[in-house]
Amino acid sequence: TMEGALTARDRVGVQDLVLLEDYQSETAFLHNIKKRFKEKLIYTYIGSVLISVNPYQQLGFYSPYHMEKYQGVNFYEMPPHVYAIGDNTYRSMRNEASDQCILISGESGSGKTEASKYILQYLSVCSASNDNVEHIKGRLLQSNPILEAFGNAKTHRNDNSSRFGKYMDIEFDHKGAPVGGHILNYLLEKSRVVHQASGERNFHIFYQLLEGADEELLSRLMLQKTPDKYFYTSQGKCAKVSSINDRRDFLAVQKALKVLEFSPKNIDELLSIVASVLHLGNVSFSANEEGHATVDREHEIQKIANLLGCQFEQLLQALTHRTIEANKEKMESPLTVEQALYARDALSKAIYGRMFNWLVLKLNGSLTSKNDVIMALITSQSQDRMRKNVIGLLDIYGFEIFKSNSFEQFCINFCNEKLQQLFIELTLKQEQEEYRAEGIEWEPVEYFNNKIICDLVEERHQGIIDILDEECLRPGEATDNTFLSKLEETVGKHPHFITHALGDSKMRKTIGYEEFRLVHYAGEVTYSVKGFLDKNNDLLYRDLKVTMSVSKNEIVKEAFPATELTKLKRPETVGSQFRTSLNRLMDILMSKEPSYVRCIKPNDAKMADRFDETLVRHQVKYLGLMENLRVRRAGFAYRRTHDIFLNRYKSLCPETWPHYDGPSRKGVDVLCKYLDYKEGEYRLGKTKVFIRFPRTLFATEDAFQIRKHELATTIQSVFRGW
Ligand code: AOV
Ligand code: MG
Repeated sequence: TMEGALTARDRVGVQDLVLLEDYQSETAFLHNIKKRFKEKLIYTYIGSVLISVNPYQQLGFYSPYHMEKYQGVNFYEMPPHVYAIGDNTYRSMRNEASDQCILISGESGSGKTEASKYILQYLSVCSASNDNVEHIKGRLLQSNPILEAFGNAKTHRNDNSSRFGKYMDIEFDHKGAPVGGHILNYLLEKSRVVHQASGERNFHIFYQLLEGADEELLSRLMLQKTPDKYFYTSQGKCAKVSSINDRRDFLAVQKALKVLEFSPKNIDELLSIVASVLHLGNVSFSANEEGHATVDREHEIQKIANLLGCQFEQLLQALTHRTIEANKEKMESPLTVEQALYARDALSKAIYGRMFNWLVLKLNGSLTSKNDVIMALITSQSQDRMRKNVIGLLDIYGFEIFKSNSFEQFCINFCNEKLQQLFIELTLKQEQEEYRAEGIEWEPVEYFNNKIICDLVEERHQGIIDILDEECLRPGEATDNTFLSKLEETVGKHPHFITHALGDSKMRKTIGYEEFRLVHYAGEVTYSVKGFLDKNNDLLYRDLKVTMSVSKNEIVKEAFPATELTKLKRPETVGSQFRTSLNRLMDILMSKEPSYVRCIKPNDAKMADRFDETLVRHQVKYLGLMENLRVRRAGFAYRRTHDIFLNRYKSLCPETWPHYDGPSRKGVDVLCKYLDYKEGEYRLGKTKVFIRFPRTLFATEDAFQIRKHELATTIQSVFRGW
């Protein structure tokens, strides 16, 4: 009944926020998603954008039954779901033969990685299949546990926080079957290998190995079971996390490595590297009489040399000396203890970081469609049958603020700025284009455009990244503090930049002498400049590179190619590289048709059923969801193709029931006139009908519910013989 329909709407809110009567009100918006959250309805639409609120509990709607339910149905006929996004994306790709991408954004711990996994699972289930395809599907799915083991870690924000950015293309053939995949990875937070804040962990794989390896493996890797024995796994003092089962996860990783056809030798080498890093962390140095570093327990070096397949003497020497060239003569210059510790950590980071890149390379090799090669040989294949389309899935590290923020947070938050920028440009653009394509006039809506912050960071010559690079070019003279002064000189007047020396007096008191603050789209973050130069340079002494390049461990050898040693050119800085790769990513994404999942974190305690209104309100604000809604509503709240609209509501008008013979646009016209829609309340575009106010649609929907009931009763009556 009409009453029934209304009560349901009262209880669970509207499933598409464009249907909110008071669409200007943030409070109404918030209460709607809160209402739904309380009913465990974590998904809500703004038009075609999906909002997802992290439930922090396992919910029942991810079963095979539900995946089945969402296949091929109309977007709006089922409750909002990531599966609907997945399905819609897949159908669009197939129907329009166009490349798609799904952009998942939201702050750390909001549910991006989980969403991306659900989507991948869905795509794997909904897409066409055969034996060969099952094989590739398995590989696509199994790449996740591997990358998470090596690239995720427990942070204060999230027990399974992604510490790298990931973009994955899934390739489909002309029949819609997945035939391969390709992963692009972005800047791994390498510093975590050597340092973890209290309450945080190193990458999962270290604990998985210690917890999950059997006696034999442990003894071969010369490891003891306990993470507190190792400096690199004990600093955070939280090796055990209740939400994580390292032993089980290690089994999953081992299984996944097999599915992706890593050879036993490769697996062996991979784990040897992980173990060697643990041992490296325990290498300590003392100063001899001359103040030169000497290794305290040389047998540690022996272990590492064994595991990495390099020479003990050479490694020992490289950790305590560096070769310098003076007057064309090579000299061995001893390191101080401080320098040696620096070299040790730099080596650990380099080995781990390069191993991670190797891993992605290897995964890509395993995900490459074998058909490519065969297809290329069979020249008789028509163009159409060769055609491939992709769905790209983007899951990056979310915006984050810690007590202390450094270069890593600066990069991560910059990445989020870029993604927000893309969202702004595309949603505006898309919306405008739809109205234009449909021939409907509209008024543009004002947005906060975060381009100004992106520019502050990345602009040539006067952005933060370039200023940092400039300081990195003055070794010996420049320090983190001269970098800060340069920033003040160059971007000091920028409205989104504040330091102790700049800004109003009240604000200044809250910023330290060695800090700067950026007013990000998602909030203000204070960065400590300590370590910025070092981290941006990311130097590794040449002697250590040489040692690694002759390693007998194939992975290490591949990761430290000898060719790198002969290059004279200065390697690009971390910041510059990151900027380049992000801009390349933006181009990739721009070339595809995007869908969005906007993730929201309901509370900071990682707890179920807790909805912190202030926290959510803040996210709704900075994600630009109100503007998103306003743009969507500026013109028309609701739009459907003529076909779909007519099909659903045709029973409400005698002229269209049970069939309308003419074109559906005309049918919709007849129907709307019969329903007494006023001029200005609706518009007929070329392919879609646009309705301005939700109440118009609600009235029609309610009438339809009553009519459906009537029709059902009539049919029953007929059967009962009345
Ligand atoms: P993130 O990817 O957005 O953070 P995750 O996807 O890792 O966040 O989610 C964090 C945790 O929240 C997960 O480990 C789950 O415990 C829980 N969670 C998220 N989504 C769901 C869901 N749909 N159902 C049940 N539990 C969920 V970061 O990677 O930190 O930015 O860098
Ligand atoms: Mg994540």
